Amino acid sequence: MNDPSTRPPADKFAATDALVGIIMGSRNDWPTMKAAAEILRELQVSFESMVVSAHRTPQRMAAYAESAAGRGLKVIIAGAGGAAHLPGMVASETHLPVIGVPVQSRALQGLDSLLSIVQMPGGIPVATMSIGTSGAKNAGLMAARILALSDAALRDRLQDFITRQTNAVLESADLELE
Ligand code: RP5
Repeated sequence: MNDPSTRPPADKFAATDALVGIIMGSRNDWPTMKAAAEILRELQVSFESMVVSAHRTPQRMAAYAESAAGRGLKVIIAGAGGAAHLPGMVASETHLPVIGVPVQSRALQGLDSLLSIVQMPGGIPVATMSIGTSGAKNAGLMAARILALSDAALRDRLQDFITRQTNAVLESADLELE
């Protein structure tokens, strides 16, 4: 497959209204990564979500990363598990901020995913979140915080989310023995 003439055509990605691209290495990552989608939906941030695998669909990954900025995306959230090369490889093909989510793997509980994503060489940054659904939720929130720098209405919705979260904790802060 080294001869370009024998390669299948790379995927083409159409222009999009989405500001955030959520990609993941496998459909099996979706139960984790949908936490990013849910918080973005709550904050009324447009997103797209799809499987793009660094290892199983490398040309699709390159086409996605290369076309992302031109299609209108502002931030990419990339989740992967195990030998989690997707966030770093996407970051190497775009200037957009890439937020990496280590998906919890079966064999090593996601420590492999975390180390694969976080240990990037200098020059290619990936903002790495924590392992699993908390990391995916925070990836959505981080993308929203980036976009809120130039969107006052989103900034207000984010502040409202933070206030509601704080109040929910304060309302149930008192602990008593049964
Ligand atoms: C990675 O390999 C994916 O991100 C997934 O977390 C992991 C296992 O993929 P499956 O074999 O479950 O499709 O590329």
